[in-house]
Amino acid sequence: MSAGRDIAPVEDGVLPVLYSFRRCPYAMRARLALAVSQVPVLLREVVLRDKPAALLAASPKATVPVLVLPDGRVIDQSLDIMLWAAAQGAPEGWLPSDDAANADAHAWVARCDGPFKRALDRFKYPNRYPAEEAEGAREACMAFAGELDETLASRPYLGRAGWGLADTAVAPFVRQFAAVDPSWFDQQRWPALKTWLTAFLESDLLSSVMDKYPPWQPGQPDLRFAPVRSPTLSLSSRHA
Ligand SMILES: N[C@@H](CCC(=O)N[C@@H](CS)C(=O)NCC(=O)O)C(=O)O
Repeated sequence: MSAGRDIAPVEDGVLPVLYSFRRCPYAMRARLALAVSQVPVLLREVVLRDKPAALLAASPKATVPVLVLPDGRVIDQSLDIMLWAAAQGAPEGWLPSDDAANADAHAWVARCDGPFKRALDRFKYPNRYPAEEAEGAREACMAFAGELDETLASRPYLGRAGWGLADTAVAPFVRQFAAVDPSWFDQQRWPALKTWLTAFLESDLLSSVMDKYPPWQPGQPDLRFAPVRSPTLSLSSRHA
């Protein structure tokens, strides 16, 4: 565990429980959304190859993130966790403000989670897939990155009113894409995308959700996840 800045053991069971995995981009987007809305939860860090029975009981599909609310309701899709968190009090402008912006944000998330994620897996782990699937994966990722770059050249964020739902949902996956082969990524011409990604990577928001938690075990005191630093992200003059 890191210095334990915002991590304090809690005793009662009144907070929601988030099953999370630090490096998982889906879990990351859920933690980011909880952070921007300043929603405290108890964080249970999961080892994916040894998932706790409590997680499997809450959500047999056995992916992270999973949020278990104090009333027993289970939210086991990252986007739904984001929307639940935002409903608790997202900052002004974080949620799309009209139907068109909402459709646009959800379209970005759908493309990220669908074709981009599929291509990203094959670009990142070509040996796990048949050659014909791995082939072309990088180009498919590049097509998505190119479209992001084009959009971000016309406005600084995917959200029309600032860093918002779509930015938060998509950025952890672009982070992963950029990290597959950093020197190759650096050579690509996506200036607006790189500005946006750098702002995310250097943000207090991201670092506030990346603290290390020891793997959770039953009976262990629960740890509170309550990032208190800057809950929003903006492109500072450094990046603009
Ligand atoms: N559609 C799910 C996908 C979540 C997901 O696939 N998470 C991965 C980790 S990044 C996982 O838990 N995989 C199960 C495993 O590796 O056993 C969501 O949006 O929450």
